Amino acid sequence: MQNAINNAQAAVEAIQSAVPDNEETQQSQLSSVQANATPIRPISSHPLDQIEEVKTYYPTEEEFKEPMQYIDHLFYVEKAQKYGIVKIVPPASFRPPLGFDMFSKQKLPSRYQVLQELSQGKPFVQNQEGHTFREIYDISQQLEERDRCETPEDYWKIEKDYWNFVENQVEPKIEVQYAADLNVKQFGSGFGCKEQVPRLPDHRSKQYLNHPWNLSNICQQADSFMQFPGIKDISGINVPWLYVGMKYSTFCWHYEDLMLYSINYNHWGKAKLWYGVPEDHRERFEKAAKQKNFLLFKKDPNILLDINTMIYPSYLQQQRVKVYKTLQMPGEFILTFPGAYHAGFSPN
Ligand SMILES: O=C(O)CCC(=O)C(=O)O
Repeated sequence: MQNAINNAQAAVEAIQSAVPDNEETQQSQLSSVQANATPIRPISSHPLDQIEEVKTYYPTEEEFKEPMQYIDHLFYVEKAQKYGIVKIVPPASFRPPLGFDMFSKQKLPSRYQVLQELSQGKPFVQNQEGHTFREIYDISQQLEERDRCETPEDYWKIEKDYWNFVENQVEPKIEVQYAADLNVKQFGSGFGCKEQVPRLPDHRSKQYLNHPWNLSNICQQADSFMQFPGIKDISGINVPWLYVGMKYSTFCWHYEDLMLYSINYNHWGKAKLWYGVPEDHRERFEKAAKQKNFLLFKKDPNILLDINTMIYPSYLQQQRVKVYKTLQMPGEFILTFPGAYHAGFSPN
């Protein structure tokens, strides 16, 4: 069987940069997404600074033409699955403007996340009413006041602060929200989607409607097994999910259903910090997770399937679980390989 990218998820991390005041300025600001350089990592003896950087790939224009072939290449030739997750920086010609309407009045349902509870496997409380994009931006701005991320070094300080809140349950209590796992056909896609055409904020977004790396199209290609006759829309599998995060929005440790791949694009805004564990360390990861949370696992042996437990990556490393990490900047893809645990959060 050919490689298939199935859990194609679109990420919009778009709320910490200045939101333009009106729709005209949105057009110019949103079309200037650049793949920023990843901030340089500090050299220190802190265990979080010891985690290795994931491998980044820079496909040429030619290699970038066919996503399935390129991912086959990563798997069979590069053997990139040994990193669990990898970063793909597209060639310079790939600059999709944000096809998502930041001024939309549509409310995005969100989940509440208390940082001090994230290591306790508690289910997230849902905010069914949700927030508009603009409201999410405003909440994030308030959080940013407390703990600013202005220089490249700040990312690594904030990573340590985050794990102090999560792992050591240091006060003050911090509650954030995350509009996550939203079907792009219902809530809109960062690439714009066919259902949204008359409302696309920038006519250039239309150029990307049929692009093979538009995550709505990635499994519409002939060599994806999602092209089996009779396969319908399956949200989060062959219909991407949209994520609108804010500072500290978190996705907890998991690997994809049915051990599928996933692919994630950061459309706009700020960075997202990822941790990944290669599939050949999956069992070691699970053993370490059980050891740390034996009471949680006793109560519910499948606790990790609920995707609401964070585990300190440096603890995993101490238990000889291989962990990689990276900051995904706007304009960059992250590919997760089958069976590779991954987790992360937005530092700003
Ligand atoms: O961005 C997120 O919150 C989840 C991302 C993820 O797990 C994925 O893309 O596989």
